[in-house]
Amino acid sequence: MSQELFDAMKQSIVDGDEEQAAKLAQQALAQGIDPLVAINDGYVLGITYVGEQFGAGEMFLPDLMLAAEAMKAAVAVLEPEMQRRGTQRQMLGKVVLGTVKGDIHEIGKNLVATMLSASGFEVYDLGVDVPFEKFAQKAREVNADIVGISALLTTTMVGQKTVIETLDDMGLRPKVKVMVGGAPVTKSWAEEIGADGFSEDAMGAVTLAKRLLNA
Ligand code: B1M
Repeated sequence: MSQELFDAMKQSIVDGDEEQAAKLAQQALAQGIDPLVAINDGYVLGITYVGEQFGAGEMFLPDLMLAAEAMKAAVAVLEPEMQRRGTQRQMLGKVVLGTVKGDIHEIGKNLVATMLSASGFEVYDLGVDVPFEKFAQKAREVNADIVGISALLTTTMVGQKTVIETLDDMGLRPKVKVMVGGAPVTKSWAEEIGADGFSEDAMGAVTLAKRLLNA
């Protein structure tokens, strides 16, 4: 039964149990569960709980790291199926994506990359802790349509503004659209820094990217 499986997925992240997280992901695939549903209704609840406990001083950095590794192990199992389910074959546009300088959170950004690429976008993933000017350099190099900037820390989200300023300085705006995201990012922050849009999750990022390019 799915709810039991989702509960076990959540628990595997809380326990930081990589092996169990991957095993449950395989079970979900065998049962024909949509991988994104497994992520959102199972694993994300686990990592959110761990984040809350960490914030409250009830769990510590090693717990956070183990939880993140378990989450990555599960996503690695689910990713090929997420790609396979992407039905769009036509290339919708080029997206340069990364987590901004000073920030090493990658799980959400990787999900956004997977969903964009599964939906027909060509994604240039710059990784994490990406220097501000690298976004613009890559955008120019590949003639990107969109630059996507992820930030998970209130201290690093200001870097999203710097990236937009760098794009401006290099004369790449408004040809290149900018989308921002990450847990602390809000619509009003996106508007304040002059981004073209923000989304709360990976599916929302796909909808937004399509809207920005009228695709
Ligand atoms: Co960090 N961390 N962390 N962490 N961590 C948070 C963000 C925190 C909220 C936890 C807490 O205190 N409750 C807190 C930030 C507080 C703040 O800024 N106000 C925090 C902190 C403090 C820290 C450190 C400073 C801890 C320390 O060292 N003392 C440190 C900073 C390191 C650094 O970056 N310089 C740190 C380190 C880490 C780990 C390395 C241990 C690990 C990351 C491992 C990794 O990524 N490989 C980690 C983790 C796992 C978290 C939490 C628990 C979970 C993040 C996550 O993966 N979520 C997080 C708490 C939380 O967010 N609830 C926390 C799951 C993921 C699917 O969601 O990333 O939000 P998310 O992505 C979503 C959306 O946001 C959106 O779509 C995604 C998919 O749905 N989205 C976009 C994301 N990017 C987008 C881009 C878009 C569009 C949508 O367009 C471009």
